[in-house]
Amino acid sequence: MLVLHKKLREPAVEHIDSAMLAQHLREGNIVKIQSNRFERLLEQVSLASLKENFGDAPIFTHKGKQTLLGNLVQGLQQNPDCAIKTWYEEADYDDPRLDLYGVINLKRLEMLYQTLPFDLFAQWAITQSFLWLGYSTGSLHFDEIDNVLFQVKGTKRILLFPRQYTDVIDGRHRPERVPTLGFLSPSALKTNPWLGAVPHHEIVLNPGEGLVIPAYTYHAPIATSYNSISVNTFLFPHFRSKELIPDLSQFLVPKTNPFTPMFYYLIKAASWWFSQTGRSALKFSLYEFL
Ligand SMILES: O=C(O)CCC(=O)C(=O)O
Repeated sequence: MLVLHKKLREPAVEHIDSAMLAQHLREGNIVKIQSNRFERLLEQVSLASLKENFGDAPIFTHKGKQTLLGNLVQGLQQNPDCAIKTWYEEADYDDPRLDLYGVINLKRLEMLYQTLPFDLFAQWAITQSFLWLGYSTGSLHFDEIDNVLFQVKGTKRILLFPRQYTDVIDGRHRPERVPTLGFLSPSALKTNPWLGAVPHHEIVLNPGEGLVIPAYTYHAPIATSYNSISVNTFLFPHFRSKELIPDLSQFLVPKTNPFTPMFYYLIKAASWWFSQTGRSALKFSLYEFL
C-alpha cells in the first residue's frame, strides 16, 4: 500500500548571497529565501502600477492567447474571488483562472527589469526573467534550468517534489496522463499513484519571499490571491554556453524534456535582436526569450 501525501517540512527562510545560491543549486536544494535585493521591485509593482505603466505590453495567458497586460489586470480586478482549488481537488480545463494567468518576459517591462538584483545572478552565463501575473493554476512541471522565483505581491502556495523523485514520478517536463489541474486528486492518483507516494514540500510565499528551485525539480505554483505577482529568473550556467546546438540528450534519452532545450547562441542572438528592434525572435511555449 502506498503512503499518500507525505509532506516534508517547510524549509527555514534563508538570506542568501550569490555564492550560497550557487551552492544550493549545485546540491539540488529547495530553499525558501528572503532578500532585500528585490526591494525596488517590491516598491514599484502592484496591479494598479502595472496597468498604468505597462498596460499596452503583450502578455501570454496560460491558454496560449496573447492579450494586453492592462486587459489581464482588469480581468483580475473584476474577478477577485475566483475559488481557489488545491492540487487535491478535481478540476477541469475550463477553469476560468486559465484566462486570468499570464506570463511576460521582464525585458518587455524595461523599468522593472532594471531593478533586478543582477549581482546575485552575476556568475551565470545568461539570465531570463519572467513576470507571472494572476491566478497561477498549480500545474505540475519542471524546468531544465535552475530558477529563483520571487513573490512581489499577493500570495502563492507551491508544491515541490525534491528532484531525486523526478524520474520516479515521470521524468518529462509535464508528466504524461496527469491532469493540468488537481494532479493530487483521487482520479489523478489512479493514473499516476507515484504522485501521492513520494514526499513533497508545500511552501507559502508572501511578498518579499522567494524560492530556489533547482533544475528538474517538479513544482506546481497556485496563486492564492487574485493580485499575485511573481518574478522568476532562469539561470543558465556557463558550462552550457559551449553548446552550439540544442541539448541532443533529449533525443537520446526519451524521458528528458523536449520543450526547454538549451539554445545558448540562439538566446544570445534573440537578446541582441530584441535590443536592436524591440521584437522577439525566440519563443517556446509561453516563454519569449529576449
Ligand atoms: O508562478 C507561477 O505561476 C509559475 C512560475 C513557474 O512555474 C516557474 O518559475 O517555473
